[in-house]
Amino acid sequence: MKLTFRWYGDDDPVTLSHIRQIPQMTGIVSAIYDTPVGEVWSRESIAAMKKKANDNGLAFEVVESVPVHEDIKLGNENAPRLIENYCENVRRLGEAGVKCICYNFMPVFDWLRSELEHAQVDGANALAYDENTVLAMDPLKGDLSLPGWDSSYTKAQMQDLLNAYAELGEEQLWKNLEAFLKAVIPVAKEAGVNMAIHPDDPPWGMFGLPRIITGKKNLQRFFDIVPETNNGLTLCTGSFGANPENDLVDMADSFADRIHFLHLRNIKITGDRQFEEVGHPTACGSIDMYGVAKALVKKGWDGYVRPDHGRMIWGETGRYGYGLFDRALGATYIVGLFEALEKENAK
Ligand code: DNO
Repeated sequence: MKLTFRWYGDDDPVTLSHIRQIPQMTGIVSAIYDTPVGEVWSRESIAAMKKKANDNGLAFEVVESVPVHEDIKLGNENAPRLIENYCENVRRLGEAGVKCICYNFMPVFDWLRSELEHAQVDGANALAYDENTVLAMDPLKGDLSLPGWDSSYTKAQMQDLLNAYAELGEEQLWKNLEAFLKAVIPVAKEAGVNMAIHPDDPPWGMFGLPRIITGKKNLQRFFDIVPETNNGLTLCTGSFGANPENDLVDMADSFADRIHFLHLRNIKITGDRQFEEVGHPTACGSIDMYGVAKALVKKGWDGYVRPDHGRMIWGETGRYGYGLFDRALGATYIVGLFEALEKENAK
């Protein structure tokens, strides 16, 4: 496995010089943040990001995310132009040495949580999700102020989007995903890039919005749309794992050759559609981190992995889920887990 760490660019309170001190860290996962969603990233910005990483002894081989414009997901008249722009980004990133692109196909919202600073018994705080709290919020009133959430929509734009998706429904969203994949995957293959779709987080629909990357059955449907290995997955254990029906070890085992990127993150399920984020080790939560890593190692898996959301510990403040300390602990746990499994496997 290749250990990586997400970095949000110059605005990130976590610095590259700190990231490089995490044992066995090989590279950063980042994106170009100076360009509006849907437009083409400049070669200069891509090269500058790569240089910053390389100057700190880190590779820049994974991008998270090249965001998919809502008009592509809605499949409206702007979609063909935006898909062409997307392909151009994939080509440019491939040219710059990027090997893996993480993206998602979630309508309107990215990841959702109901609480950003949920207090835990040991004095840490972490992100938490409670379905009843989320559903009681009104996206039109701007009640939702959530980490993955683009707050730039006006109330009217939000209403239009919600209406458009209500009309679209799940099957049409699949069709629009198909059009996207059929255009992008061949370009990515040519550019030497593995595409890695991120699951919906949490993996079920809400506010009348369809969500489709939710579990094994849908993943099989997704892979079958374009049966190339570079049409792949970001296995985010915390996202899929929020639904206890998802068997993550089985997913890792079944889809190892399509998993190009692994977000190893633990959550503790505290009720029906209710969970909180916890420290990375298996014993801290509901996810079998060991089982997932073991299933992959058995298949000779050698993809990119990163610790995912960390708790805020030791008084750290910063970007929710993306502080330094707890993610660095997670990275160290991942290194230990893989070292033991890989050595066992090689016997
Ligand atoms: C949350 C992340 C997601 C992810 C996107 C990928 O922390 O895992 O925001 O980056 O969904 O497109």
